[in-house]
Amino acid sequence: MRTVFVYPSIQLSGRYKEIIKGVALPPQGICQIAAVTRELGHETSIIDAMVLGLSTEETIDRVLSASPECVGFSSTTMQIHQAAEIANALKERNPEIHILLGGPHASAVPEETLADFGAFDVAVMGEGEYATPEILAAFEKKHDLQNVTGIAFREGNLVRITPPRPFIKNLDDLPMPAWDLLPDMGKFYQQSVARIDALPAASITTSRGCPYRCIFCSHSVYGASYRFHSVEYVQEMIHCLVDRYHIRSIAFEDENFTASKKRLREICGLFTQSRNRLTWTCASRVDTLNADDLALMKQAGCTSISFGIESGNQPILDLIGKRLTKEKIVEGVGMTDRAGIRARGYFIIGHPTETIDTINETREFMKELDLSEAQVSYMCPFPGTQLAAEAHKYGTFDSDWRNLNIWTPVFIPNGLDRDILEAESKRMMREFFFRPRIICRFLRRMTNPRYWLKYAKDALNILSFLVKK
Ligand code: B12
Repeated sequence: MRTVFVYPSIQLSGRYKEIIKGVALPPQGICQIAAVTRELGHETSIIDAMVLGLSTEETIDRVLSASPECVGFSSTTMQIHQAAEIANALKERNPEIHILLGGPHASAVPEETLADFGAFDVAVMGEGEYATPEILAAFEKKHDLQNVTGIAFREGNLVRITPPRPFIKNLDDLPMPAWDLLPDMGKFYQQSVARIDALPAASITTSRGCPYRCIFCSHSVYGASYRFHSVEYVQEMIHCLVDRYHIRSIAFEDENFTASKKRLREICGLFTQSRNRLTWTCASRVDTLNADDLALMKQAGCTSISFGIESGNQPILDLIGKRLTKEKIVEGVGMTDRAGIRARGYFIIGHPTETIDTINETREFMKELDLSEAQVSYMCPFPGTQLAAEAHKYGTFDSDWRNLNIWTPVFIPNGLDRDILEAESKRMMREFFFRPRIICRFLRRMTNPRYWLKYAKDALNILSFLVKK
């Protein structure tokens, strides 16, 4: 069946627009599913409207020019209205097209999504690699969808939900992601200078899920499961990226890349033995690393690790289910810095029970840590999270899907207001970045002429953003 997978743009307005444009990562979910459908003989293509910056009309035209029989949208909550608008237009112009939806939003709120947006025929909850071919087969043979597990579909005016689908047991059974169906990986998907150290770079995911349970995090796709690709599969991914796209650095986008120590050490071995001398970055919990592992990672080419630190107030860390102490954070960040790896800290402002005092505590904590970079975003209760169910207990919350994002305050804790959150978030960023130590680190990294153009572009982008703020 001729199938087009679409990754819709985020329709942003306002001051964050330029910065967000700089975040370009391949849509991993549809790359994996497209590889499976193609292998099964379905004519498959991908339209990444996000990275190409396509408007709604341009996306619709591109989809229609592929004459699809089925269109599959991948969407987070931030993209859902855009996905629905495109889906509506497609159905209007050709009611015969079957329209599928998958990703974190459909997985969290399948029933409400199908009820709100009439153009989606089926929503897949959870992993799509094995569900999609079954759905395509049902469409092709005009079979009933009720035997496909893990989906929501329409029956007359009703939405029916089928029993959950078990998680894929062995991720290595999946073919290599269909990166070749995307616009040129080595050209279009280059993240900001903060995250990569050698160009061209590739962003990949090598594990699924996270064993921890933070209340603001969405577990709708992977539930409590944590599974990973073997070292051999990761090695094949890297070979493929180096051979086809001449990739020189890798950004591992896994939620918690270092959760399996054994695998981490073996992956470090791969990089250390490789003749390509690649650099790489990843995200980790701050309490799962020790000095020996960090030394191995450094030797293997790891240049930065991103840590979700979230707050400098211990009762808040406990309330949000972070299961971290401030002492552990200081120790982990310090060890990373001493190992010669840049530690990047992610913080959230506007937690439940947040006050001016806890905000001040977080700001001082940010500056106390040996971080090279920091990012502050607003707390956002996304659908399906524990926080979304409890947010009204702790403050006011505009739960309209259209407004949910982490760049503007949508959840306002009791006792605070939007202006305070905005002013304090600016102050955090300003006080963190405008320090000689941090500026010197940035300048030192800019000395390699090979990357001057990209560095200059990114620096200008960030500077103009900070000045505007
Ligand atoms: C890497 C990552 C990013 C990257 C890149 C995302 C990308 N291009 O893929 C960056 C940094 C850009 C990013 C940004 C954001 N992210 Co993010 N991100 C992740 C992370 C850590 C891993 C995603 C990943 O690669 N997974 C591996 C692939 C294989 O899985 P997958 O994409 O889910 O796809 C599977 C299924 O969803 C399904 N599926 C997906 N698409 C389709 C399509 C069809 C047709 C079908 C049938 C099935 C299907 O099948 C796939 C394969 O099994 C997840 C955490 C998580 N638990 O998923 C958060 C996560 C997806 N992000 C999240 C959020 C909120 C954001 C932001 C909105 C945050 C913000 N700034 O406001 C932005 C906006 C991004 C956007 N595109 O809208 C939330 C989404 C919650 C929600 N309800 O929307 C998650 C779940 C984090 C969390 N735990 O809360 N993110």
